[in-house]
Amino acid sequence: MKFKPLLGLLAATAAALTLSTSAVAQNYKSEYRMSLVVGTAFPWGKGGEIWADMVRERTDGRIDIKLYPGVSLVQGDQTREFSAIRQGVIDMAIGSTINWSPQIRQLNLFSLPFLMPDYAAIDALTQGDVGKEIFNLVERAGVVPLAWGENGYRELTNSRKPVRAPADLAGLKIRVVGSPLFLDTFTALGANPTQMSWADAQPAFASGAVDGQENPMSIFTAAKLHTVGQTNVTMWGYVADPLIFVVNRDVWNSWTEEDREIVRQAAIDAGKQQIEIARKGLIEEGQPLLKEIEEMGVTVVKLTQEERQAFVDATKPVYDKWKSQIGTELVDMAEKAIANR
Ligand code: X2X
Repeated sequence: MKFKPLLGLLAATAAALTLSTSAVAQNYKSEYRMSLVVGTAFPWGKGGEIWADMVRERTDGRIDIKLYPGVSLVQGDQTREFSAIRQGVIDMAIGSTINWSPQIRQLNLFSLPFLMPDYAAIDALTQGDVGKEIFNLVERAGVVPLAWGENGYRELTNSRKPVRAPADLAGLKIRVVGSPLFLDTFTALGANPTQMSWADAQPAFASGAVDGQENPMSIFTAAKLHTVGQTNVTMWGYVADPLIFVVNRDVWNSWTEEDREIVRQAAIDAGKQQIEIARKGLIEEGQPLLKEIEEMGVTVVKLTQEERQAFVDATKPVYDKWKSQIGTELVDMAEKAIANR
């Protein structure tokens, strides 16, 4: 007798739960839009494909993701990508810290010239307390961060001549991405920097409107930049841009707890794979990717320690200026993490 009301309550609760689950399921979209700057021929886009495939498989198709490379959801303007994710024009993305730095100034950290001397230094930041702090900032900016990936060390290329010293850059027109930090860096080096989206940059190389640019070697090869005159590469490793896997907050909240966990774990798994692909040919003995690039008729300059130091010295004022703009505390934390790597 006593149990009857309890049973009734349990039945009602179960019914309510079933109802709310199906209500949630009804809120699922038939397709989720993932923004990327480049497609699956690039390690970056490949990471998007791996993430989407894992999620589709692990959710039995409940979450179906379609890739939108070329930042096509914001008409190719990569500096507007973060705002579009926040507003829900984009459901999810794998984005470069550079492209989101106009909205989150601390993301300029990774663009401080010569902060990260090697891959272990990148890992010391993204996989440590600095990475956690950056994720807090992304979260506070209204977007859900899930995992790290990597675009890579951005090497200098140009159509004119081998560059071994800042003086070699004098007057060269260099395309840079959308953070004023890059304008400061190239101005300090005596070059003539010009800001341009990736979409606009490629025709500008082909027409000779700009002389040079900086991008990871995986971007160089997949975009075949040697065919648009970029026949000189300088391996200076001055900055590297990590990628961040994110989801729009409302989309995230519309998913069940179980599906959120699947999407998060898939981002972490895909991120690890993506980083391996991005580093391929560059971390092995003799850097085989550079040999391949030389075989395309490209001159690859490897700087001596002293030559590299001249670039470090020339950009030191930019580092100091931007250290305070990014936040001295965060940059101190990053410097310590790198020193202790
Ligand atoms: O625009 C670039 O240079 C690229 C493709 O590397 C980024 O999106 C940061």
